Amino acid sequence: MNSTFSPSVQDYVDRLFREIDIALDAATTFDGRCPKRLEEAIRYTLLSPGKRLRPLLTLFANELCGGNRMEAMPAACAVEMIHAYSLVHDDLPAMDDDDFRRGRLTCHKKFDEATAILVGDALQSLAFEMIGRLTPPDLVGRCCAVLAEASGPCWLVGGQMDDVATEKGFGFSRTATPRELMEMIHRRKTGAMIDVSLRLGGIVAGASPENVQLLGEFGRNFGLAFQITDDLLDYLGDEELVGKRLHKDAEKKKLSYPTLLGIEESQRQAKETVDKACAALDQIPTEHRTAFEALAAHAQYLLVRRK
Ligand code: GRG
Repeated sequence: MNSTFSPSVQDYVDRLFREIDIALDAATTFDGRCPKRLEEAIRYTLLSPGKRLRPLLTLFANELCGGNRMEAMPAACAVEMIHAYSLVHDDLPAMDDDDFRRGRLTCHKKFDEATAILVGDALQSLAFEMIGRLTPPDLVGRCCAVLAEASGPCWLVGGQMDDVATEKGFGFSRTATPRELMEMIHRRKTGAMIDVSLRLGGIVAGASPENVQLLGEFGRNFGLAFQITDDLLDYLGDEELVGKRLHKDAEKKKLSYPTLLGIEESQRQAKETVDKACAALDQIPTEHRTAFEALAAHAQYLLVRRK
């Protein structure tokens, strides 16, 4: 992900990254059981060069809590599948109408709109198929409910609805200041999937309710800091590095941290939020130093990320 990690954390991250991609590849090799065009479009989307942040967080959290990595892999694949579906649908002309994602043509530009909608639908189903593979089987129901809630109407999809509603002037469900509205959208649209990625790692490892709660607290602050720095990248980032069109927030007059608070205050808030995330992480007892360091390093990295 970046060159500022210590060599041992970087090695660990690289190894997990490769294992995640092998698992995603295997999960989308249909051997003729799925229409060829759909298989091609699913793999184009899912295996494209993203950061794999959410599945990495699942695996770090799992190891932090003493879990077995291969047992957590279906949950890691599931969160990346939901994330990838949400990006494909977000890029559609009816939503953000984007031509580039992860440095490549968006799915509907490379294929067509109908195929892109079906890729999103298929990835969502596949995510829950992955959860169904968790062992022991009594984990399946709990993880399924947790992931469905985070990706459903009150969180991911609800956040996207509010975002679309604000942009298209449909009105918002309750009275709120622009800042409250923005934070609500970010918590739902970005925060919930990051939060659930961490909690699933803990749940699969059999972590105590207190530690799952602390992982959630780390995740919510991480998610908020991720969004603040994402907004800052839209202002200050390099399009080639980020791999998508930038300066959209200002163009579309979207609610964002820099537009509402200015750049310096947004940077200060990002730092404060990362500190809160790290304070939650510090409270989780663990013997697994590399996983701990990987989580802490990813939180600190948000403050210097360039993509
Ligand atoms: C369509 C239901 C539905 C939801 C879409 C994810 C999303 C909600 C919209 C994407 C728009 C956006 C810029 C959100 C802010 C932060 C975010 C989720 C960025 C993309 O995540 P990264 O940077 O992407 O982890 P990669 O490509 O590295 O996986």
